[in-house]
Amino acid sequence: MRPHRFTPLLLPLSALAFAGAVQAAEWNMATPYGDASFHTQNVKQFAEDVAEATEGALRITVHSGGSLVAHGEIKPSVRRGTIEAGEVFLSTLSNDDPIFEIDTLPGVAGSYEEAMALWDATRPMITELFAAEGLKPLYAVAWPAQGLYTREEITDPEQFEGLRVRAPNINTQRFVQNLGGSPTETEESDIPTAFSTGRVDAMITSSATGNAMTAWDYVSHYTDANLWLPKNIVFINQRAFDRLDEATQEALLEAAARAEERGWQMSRDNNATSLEALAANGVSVVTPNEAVAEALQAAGDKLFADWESRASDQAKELLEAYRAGLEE
Ligand code: PCA
Repeated sequence: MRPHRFTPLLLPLSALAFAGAVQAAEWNMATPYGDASFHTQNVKQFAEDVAEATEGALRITVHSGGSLVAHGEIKPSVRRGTIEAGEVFLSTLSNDDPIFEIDTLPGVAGSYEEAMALWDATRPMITELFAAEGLKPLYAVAWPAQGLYTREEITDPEQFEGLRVRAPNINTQRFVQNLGGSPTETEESDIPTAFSTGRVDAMITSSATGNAMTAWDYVSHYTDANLWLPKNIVFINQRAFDRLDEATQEALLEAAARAEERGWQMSRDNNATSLEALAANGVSVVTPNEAVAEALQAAGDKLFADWESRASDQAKELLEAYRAGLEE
């Protein structure tokens, strides 16, 4: 056979392959928190960075505030590939494995430095668990420390008795129960309704979410109790990642690393401005007195014991290694 006879065939084929390689990928990303949240602002910046670094080869559309997919459905949807990317409040995955709620335990990490060391220590295990479901974590960022929003100052632990408290995850619900209160799991977007319909009298969350949700419309006091610094995690469908060419993959991972760094700084900055905004809008920001601090500690100890009873040996060993690292 004479080679030139194949030339007309080869040309269109190679043209096709090229077209396939440069075809832009369009991804959908679902997030649970509204646009007033710094996490959402960070993830939108991340999407912009990716579009810019890849010259439009990968475009991620961020659907915030649970507008595309409800919080609890985000991880299953990314796993199925219905959407390519998602963000969740990591500790809401605690039913999958107790390692996911290690950042909602009091006394484990009480500062940004410790929270980051905890993330470094647990990231490999969390990455492995995600990988087993065909998911690839990109980055995680801590919220400011969690505290308690109430309609009166909490000066006596008795006030926790029967208090109806909004909680963002199961562990925080357990914590409220340990205090003698009555917890309700409520998404951020449902906070205003929960207060206005009288379903809750109080909430546990950060300065950031209190500010983003204009807590001054519902409460008068914020007890800055430094309970724990829980994280959000951003992740993608591994198959969707594998379909990208190498340069795009690299650009994506590089933008993710930058988003992680930026996000932790945003969290610190947002904590400071949010505490100011709370005070400026008439919310008294207080620290717990001794009796209240003791009650919080006792409830936290119980929470920790419960976690230990459920956590895998691997998770407990990681926690020990993390603690040993802090002492060095
Ligand atoms: N805000 C989120 C999670 C933790 C936080 O500070 C919330 O309350 O739902």
